[in-house]
Amino acid sequence: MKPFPASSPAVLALLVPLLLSACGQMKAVGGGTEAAYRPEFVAQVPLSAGLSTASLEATYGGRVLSEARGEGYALMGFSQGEVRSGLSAQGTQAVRVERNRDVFQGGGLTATMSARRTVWINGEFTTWASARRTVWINGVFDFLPQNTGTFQQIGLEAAQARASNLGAGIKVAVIDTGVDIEHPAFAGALAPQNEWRDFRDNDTNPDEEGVLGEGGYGHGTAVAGIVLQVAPRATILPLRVLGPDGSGDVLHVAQAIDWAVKSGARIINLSLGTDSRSNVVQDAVARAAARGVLVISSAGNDNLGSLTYPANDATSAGPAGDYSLSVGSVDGGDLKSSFSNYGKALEIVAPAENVYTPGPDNLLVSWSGTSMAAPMVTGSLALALGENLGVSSRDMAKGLVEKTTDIYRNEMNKAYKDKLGKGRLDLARFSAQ
Ligand SMILES: [Ca+2]
Ligand SMILES: [Ca+2]
Ligand SMILES: [Ca+2]
Repeated sequence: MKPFPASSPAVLALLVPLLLSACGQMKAVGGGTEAAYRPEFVAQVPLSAGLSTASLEATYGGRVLSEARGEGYALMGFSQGEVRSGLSAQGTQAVRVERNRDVFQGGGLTATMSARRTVWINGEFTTWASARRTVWINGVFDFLPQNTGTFQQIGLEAAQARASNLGAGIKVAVIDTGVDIEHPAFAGALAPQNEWRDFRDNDTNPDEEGVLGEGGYGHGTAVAGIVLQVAPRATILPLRVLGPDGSGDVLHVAQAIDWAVKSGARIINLSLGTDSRSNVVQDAVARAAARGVLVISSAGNDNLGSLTYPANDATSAGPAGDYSLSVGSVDGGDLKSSFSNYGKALEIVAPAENVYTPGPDNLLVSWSGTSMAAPMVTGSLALALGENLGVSSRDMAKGLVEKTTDIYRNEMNKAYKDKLGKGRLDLARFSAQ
């Protein structure tokens, strides 16, 4: 077996701290009949035309997880031992290896829990009683009247009146804790079943798993439900990468992004984030951008002056930044939400406090968090792209940010000048262009 390539000083510098922090981090996988392979380390490696899977594994010493021959790369997983033997050997080609961190978190979860806010309305489970197709009646959002104020704030009624396709034909990938597949809110709104994936448990059923009221259970269902309220005829592609506790692997996030692009998603919603950048995820975001796919990420819920990744990379120069949007949260009066992260990398804010949305097991629930802000933007872009106006998705995203409402005139936001993005989502303005 050839050595693991780790000869360059840059790679060594990356590997040493990763190894130190990796001790005892290997996690057991429970639940599914066929457990997903969860390597300790991951890397993207170049894949030339004539190279077989076996020869890749012989070259690098790990295991090939996915191959994209047309695009010339493969994702590989490594054990700590494989990385270590590579480190002591003399390699020839630099490959960026990173720990397959289990630190991605659904952004809505932290705010909800830190505020000790109940996920459920008035502390009670409320049974779902809405008809999904009914939208506005006399200025009331009849689909979920509880959201009328929130949706009036962003001018949704005017936008839905103008965008009469309501997002039809636009596939939105929700990379999250899964979706409650049987919920009546999603009837007729999900992508074909052969496109569903559960990367967490390595199966084809991304139904949410968990216990009512605990952890991240219901997070993905909530996010998908918000996308569909804004763009009721969009198609949801449910991809499960986060477990019931709301955490997941960078590897699975990267694989899900690639899967979404391959499945024809036009927009990817990432209501999740971590405190450090991931190369494998960023490479996947760049590939999505190269195909014109938008990636919408939540800013995080720690009231910090910096965003979680990938939101904090959304303003980077080049296509990956152009096709990415970072989204923070304001309240019903356009004040920064107490939980919302802020910073120069934040591009837009949307109201995301007490947003009513489907919950697992036929329930209606309410959530707060930047996780709820991202799907407001995702749904808005689905609405816009569904009109087939011949405007590129990149320019749509740019227009959405430019046609916002100024929130800095409000004294209470002055402390966050230029750190809450261009402004607050304003669909009346955006759809009037
Ligand atoms: Ca279910
Ligand atoms: Ca599953
Ligand atoms: Ca951007």
